[in-house]
Amino acid sequence: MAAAPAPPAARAARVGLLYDERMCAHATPDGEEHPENPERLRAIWRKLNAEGVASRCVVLKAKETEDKYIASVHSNNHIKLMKEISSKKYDSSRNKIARKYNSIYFNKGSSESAVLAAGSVIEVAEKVAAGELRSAIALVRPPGHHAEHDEAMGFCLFNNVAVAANYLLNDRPDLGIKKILIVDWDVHHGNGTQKMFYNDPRVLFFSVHRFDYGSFYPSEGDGSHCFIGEEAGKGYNINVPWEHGKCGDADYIAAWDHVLLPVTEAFDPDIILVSAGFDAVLAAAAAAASNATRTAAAALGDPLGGCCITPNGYALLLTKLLGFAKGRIVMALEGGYNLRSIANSVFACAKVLLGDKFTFSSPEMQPFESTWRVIQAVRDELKTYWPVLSSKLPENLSLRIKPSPSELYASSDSEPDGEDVDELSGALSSVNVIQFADDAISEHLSKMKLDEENLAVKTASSCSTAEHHPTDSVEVDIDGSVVLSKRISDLSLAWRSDLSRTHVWYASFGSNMWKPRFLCYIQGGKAEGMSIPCCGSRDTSSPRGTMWKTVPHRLLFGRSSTPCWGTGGVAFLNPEINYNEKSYVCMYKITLEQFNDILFQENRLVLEDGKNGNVVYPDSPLIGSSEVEFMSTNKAIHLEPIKDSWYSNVLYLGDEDELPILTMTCPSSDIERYKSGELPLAPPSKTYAATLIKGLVEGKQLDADGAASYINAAAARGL
Ligand code: Q9C
Ligand code: ZN
Repeated sequence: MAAAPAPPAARAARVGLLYDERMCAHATPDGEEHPENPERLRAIWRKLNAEGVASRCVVLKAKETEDKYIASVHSNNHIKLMKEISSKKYDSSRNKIARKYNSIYFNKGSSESAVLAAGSVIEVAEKVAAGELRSAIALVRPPGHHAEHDEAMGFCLFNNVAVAANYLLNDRPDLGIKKILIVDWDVHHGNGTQKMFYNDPRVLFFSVHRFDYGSFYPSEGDGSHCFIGEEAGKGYNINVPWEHGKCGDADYIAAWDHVLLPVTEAFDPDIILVSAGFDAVLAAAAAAASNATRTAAAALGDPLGGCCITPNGYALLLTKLLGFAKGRIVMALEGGYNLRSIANSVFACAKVLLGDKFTFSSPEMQPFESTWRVIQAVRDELKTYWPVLSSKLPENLSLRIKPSPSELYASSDSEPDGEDVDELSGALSSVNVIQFADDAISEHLSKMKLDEENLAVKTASSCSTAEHHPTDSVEVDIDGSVVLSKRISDLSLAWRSDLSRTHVWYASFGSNMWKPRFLCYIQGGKAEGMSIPCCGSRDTSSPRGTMWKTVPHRLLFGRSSTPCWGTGGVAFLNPEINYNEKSYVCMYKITLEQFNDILFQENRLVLEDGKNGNVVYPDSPLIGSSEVEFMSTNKAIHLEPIKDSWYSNVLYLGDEDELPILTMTCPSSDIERYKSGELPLAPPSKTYAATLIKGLVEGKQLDADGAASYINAAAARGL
């Protein structure tokens, strides 16, 4: 019997579409509003059904996965916790555990959703790899690309795409997948995925994201274009980090045409996995319908992303990928928080995969001037690994100038849980001011009511008020060596109670990385190795938290001796950002009042009156709330009134847990003097170095050898 002609449906590309209401179970515990909520999936699903697209796809249900497949990229502890977090056992501690992570919530449905999300991406990837489907879209949540080996973060519990990639490579050799391209177009850097394949040449990881010089979430330097992979994986990690928001179709298309596509051609992947966040989207359809201006249109877009891709833009980016890997493309949903935008964007992508004809009008906008700069930097960084990137970019590129701060300000919508503030300051920080021009700063400082006189000690008034105001006498005994009593009298120091209500992270990179030494700045006294005691802070309460991080600033050792540590240099961070650097910082969550007291001590502004044991602090804070706000935009504040002190430059290193990370170091002008030899660079003394090493070892950052070579290397290489 002759074969009947295939029905039209069979000739069309078979496109998988995975949707499962069970992944809506993950939600905030008490119905609090949150951008990453179950309505995201439902909105997309409704749109695809309403437009008749779902019925043209092969619709699949979610599938749980086995632990062993998740274990390829996550620690067993992490898997166990994520799988148990929804159980009764954690009813009373669930929220507390969530708070330990960065931007994470849990409820009774989280465990199931997370396992289904990872399993679902495996499910569709397997079917595409096996040729059962041409391509597929997995509508999953929670998203995955921020999740790290042993850590949930950024709304992500398991790294769904990484789990699926590992499954194909390691568990299914029968499918013949040897090289995988992961394209991460979520507006945020795919930090988790990057780390998981950092030295693996079988996985080419490409992420294009808002970076804003490292201040956009996840605010780690490793979204920089300098992070190109390690060992055998060198050249197989590509970051395209936008310098500011507002990047749109034209910018992304330029990154595709001049970075991603030529490399993909050379790499020749067997399958492409897309970490498809739609948080760089602009609700263009809605905007066009209302004939709105570009700025008004931006306000309709994603509440977190502040970029301007249109649904048609995503469709074009996807179309350009279809020519590779025999069209085997798996899209997995990551972020995207404007319901209308994500529904329109997924709809546009589904039509591309189904083979619908699209007419793309060329983007109305030109790429930003900064876009070409970023693309050129990426090409330069990678051209030895991908010779196709060596060619010169076309000349006479037409450019758009960078958006003004007010334009950027208008581009991010507000968000219910207060994240808008953070995202806005991210947008505004697109001006990379490391240190502020003197006239600008002096104007600002005049606002601070801070002058040399205020910093000078007011012994008379302080002592005379001692009788009328509460004083305290704190006995401190650290390692039994010193007992320091102090009486502090502060009259009407309203700033102290104000600033005691604000918390910040103080990021230490020198001896304060060793907690007992840091505590001397809080409680007073001296720890092992110190030759003189500290007077401590007015408020002696212990830090609320401790956390380690690495920062993109060079560690150096300068000055020739210190009163506390004797001969040898002490640690500074070069205030300039350098993404090739990774310096360890131990961060302590303390009040802004305590931070000022540390600044005072570090800069020798606290006087001890030997006769009566009084400790006298400056009357005004150096860093108040407005200075913190100023820094979140300008990255640094040079404290003019104490400009000759060693640590007169306060740097803002980003945010953690919604709180600013602050550190203190030398001004850039000192760096110049170190470079010229005017100031001495000097290796640390033995005891000082031993303290740093103890900090790193006890903080579980490095082993003793690793810590010693980290310090020695920093001391030896200078600037
Ligand atoms: N101040 C994804 O798009 N923002 N995750 C936290 C903290 C978190 C985004 C701001 C954004 C996470 C998958
Ligand atoms: Zn995102």
